[in-house]
Amino acid sequence: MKAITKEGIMELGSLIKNSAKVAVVGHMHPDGDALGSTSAMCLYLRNFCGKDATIVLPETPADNVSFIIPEGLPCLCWDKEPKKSESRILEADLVIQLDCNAFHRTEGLQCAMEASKAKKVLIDQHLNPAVESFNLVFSTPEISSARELLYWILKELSVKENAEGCATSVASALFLAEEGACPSAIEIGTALMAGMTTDTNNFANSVFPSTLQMASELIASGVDRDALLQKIYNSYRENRVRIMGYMQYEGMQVMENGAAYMIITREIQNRFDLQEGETEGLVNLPLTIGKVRLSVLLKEDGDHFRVSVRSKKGTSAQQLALKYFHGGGHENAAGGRLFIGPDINNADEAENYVKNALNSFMQ
Ligand SMILES: [Mn+2]
Repeated sequence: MKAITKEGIMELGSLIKNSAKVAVVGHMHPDGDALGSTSAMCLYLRNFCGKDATIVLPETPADNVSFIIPEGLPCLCWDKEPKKSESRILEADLVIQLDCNAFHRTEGLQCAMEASKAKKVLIDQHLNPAVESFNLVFSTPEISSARELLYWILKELSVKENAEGCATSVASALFLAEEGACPSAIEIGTALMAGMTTDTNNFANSVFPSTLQMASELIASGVDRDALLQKIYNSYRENRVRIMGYMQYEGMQVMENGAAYMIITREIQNRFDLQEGETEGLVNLPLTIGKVRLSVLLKEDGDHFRVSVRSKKGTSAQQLALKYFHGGGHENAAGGRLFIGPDINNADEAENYVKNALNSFMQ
């Protein structure tokens, strides 16, 4: 894999070795990938390298994915404990940022990230990483997710045994152990598998040969995928199932040009008492219609709408997000925002804005 070089692994090994206090940072609205990758990294640093490592997130994770962070693993959330979260980043001698390509994606933590004198490492799969902000970067879009990139890094780190100070290597504990993997290695594997499953929409999107290889190795090493599937897909509140039905029946608009859009207004969110993360996956559903090539989901959030875009091969979700929604992402899965004030006068104008954007974009 291009992103992982011998030199990079050597350098990461020595950065870890020479650090004591580590902050492991993820992005706003932390999803399965952010939580799976930060948890796995933090577990590795604590249990295999003996470091004082803590996860630091800009926002408390939604209920439906919060289980990915194992109980007892230290995690600071800026929205609940801003001072402590910032101090942790400022006092750390090593900061590892996962699943987001630049400081601004950590929102409330951005100032602390900029001010921190710590050595900084980026492990991320998004396009255009802000390489100048970091001492060491592992980045490639040719991979399913940050936690998959982390998995291959952890294996390399361990196999090459250059992260001295690690009592046992992850690779030998998780993959090479003849008597089965040790519990702390399985914990890392479980966090990685949870992130992998949610982020690929249960292996429907962004699946590379290496993704399935990783999944296969994790299952072989003793990660209980069935238990994870129960937690991820069979533990919703009734409201989640009802709003998904409502949006498909009443909320989805399918245009002649092959685009579809849905708008979850504040009013709808209140009516269904919607919680963060409960419309996860909704944006993918219009793409199951044969003639739909592009799907856009808007969700009202204070002074803006959060925008998710998904597309089929040959239509660029990324270009739409870039051109009309101050965003970006991957070719077929992207996101952005529509601001009330700068972009539209009030929330009611969102629908017209989206329709116009889709009409010009789909020509
Ligand atoms: Mn993510």
